[in-house]
Amino acid sequence: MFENLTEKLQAVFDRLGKRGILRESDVDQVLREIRLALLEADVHYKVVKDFVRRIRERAIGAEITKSLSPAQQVIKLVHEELIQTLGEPGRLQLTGPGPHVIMLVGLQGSGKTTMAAKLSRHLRQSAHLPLMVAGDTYRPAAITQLEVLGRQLELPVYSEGQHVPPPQICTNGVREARQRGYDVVLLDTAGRLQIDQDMMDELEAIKEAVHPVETLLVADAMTGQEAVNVAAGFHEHIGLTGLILTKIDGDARGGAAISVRAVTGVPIKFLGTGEKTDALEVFHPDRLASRILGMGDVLTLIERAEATFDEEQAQRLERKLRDASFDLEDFLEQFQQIKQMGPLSQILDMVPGLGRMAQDVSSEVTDRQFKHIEAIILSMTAEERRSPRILNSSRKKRIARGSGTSVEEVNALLKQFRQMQRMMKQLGKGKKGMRGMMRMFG
Ligand SMILES: Nc1nc2c(ncn2[C@@H]2O[C@H](COP(=O)(O)OP(=O)(O)OP(=O)(O)O)[C@@H](O)[C@H]2O)c(=O)[nH]1
Ligand SMILES: [Mg+2]
Repeated sequence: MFENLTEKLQAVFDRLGKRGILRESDVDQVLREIRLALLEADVHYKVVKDFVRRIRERAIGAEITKSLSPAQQVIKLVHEELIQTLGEPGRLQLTGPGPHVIMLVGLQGSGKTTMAAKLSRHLRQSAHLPLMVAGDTYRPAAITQLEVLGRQLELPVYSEGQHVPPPQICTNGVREARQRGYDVVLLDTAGRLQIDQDMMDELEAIKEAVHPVETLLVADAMTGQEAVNVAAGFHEHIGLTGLILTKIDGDARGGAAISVRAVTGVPIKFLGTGEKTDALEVFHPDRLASRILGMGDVLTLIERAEATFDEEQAQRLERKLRDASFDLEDFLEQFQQIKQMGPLSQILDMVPGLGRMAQDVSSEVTDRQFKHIEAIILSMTAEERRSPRILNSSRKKRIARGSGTSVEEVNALLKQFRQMQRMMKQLGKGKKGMRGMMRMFG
């Protein structure tokens, strides 16, 4: 996600990197480029205007620090203002007496039913007892879909078939939860092709019947600005407490994610990053901003690793990421495990310095590149993997031959690996990933 925007912004920063000082005319030039990049990424024009204005004020104001290079100054400002635009971190309001009702609303096919399962799974991991309620009675398959997901995850689903009105089913579902000790109820509701009065009336009736603590709109990020309009429409009609953007994995532009909080005033709480029920991320504006700027997202990476690997492996990865002590041997081992963590292009985006490698290539190409990388490392001797420094040109030739690649590819891999080590060393200096990075900027 965000590949194109990341690439454009990095090109702006790269050009800036060559400058010694930042004049006011340079600032204007850079801001024009940033503005264009954001508009091309389908960010709402008002959000872009405001964003650029804030950066301009700060850039030509008193804030310029002599200790930072122009590129660093601009990256720092863009990073901070991006966080500001993205809003607050996603947190569910699960306070007060239970059961807490979370109502999922949204247009047809936006991912509500899938999200009910993802959230239930997520809540169970943090020691909650969720109950899913099948409140979509319009499509016969909708109930079965939720029940199948429930069975897969071994999580309970409450349903009453298709012939009871949804507000009644939801009321009964909450009663069932109370009687049987479930503390969170997730209501899956019906979607329509577009916002219509019948749909809003029904959602309103459900709201009145069960008083949800959270009314979350599930919106398809791939629809871009349309997702923003849909969010504004729902918020106006029934009042939302949060947004969930799904299919972030398929959205290369990312404009919806960047604009929706600023346009609607409703905070983003989660991101859906794939079809599987573990493809869920809690929304962290700082991490997303880092990812958009191509700085990686070590914290999310570590969390995914924790969910995929066992405790000991995760700690080892964290240690190695932080002190940058890992060599190509670890790199290979991690590679093979990382494959379990999700699509490779997503993972690469989170590794500082590697995001660029994943840019502009389809995940298929990335997968092929990964096979090459694996083959290259496998063609090295153990000694070479531990100290890549010893790789001279005859060794590289042998490795290229052995892996069916070229010396250029071997060199490219080594360069990426060195860059990654360098970035990680910088990140490792701070207590928490990005904070270390920001400290580096001053
Ligand atoms: N790539 C990707 N696909 C997703 C994501 N979330 C859901 N999907 C897919 O989108 C399709 C629709 O998802 P559903 O959960 O059935 O959507 P819904 O909002 O319940 O749809 P209706 O009940 O018809 O209104 C399914 O094929 C899901 O697998 C996501 O984050 N990424
Ligand atoms: Mg559904």
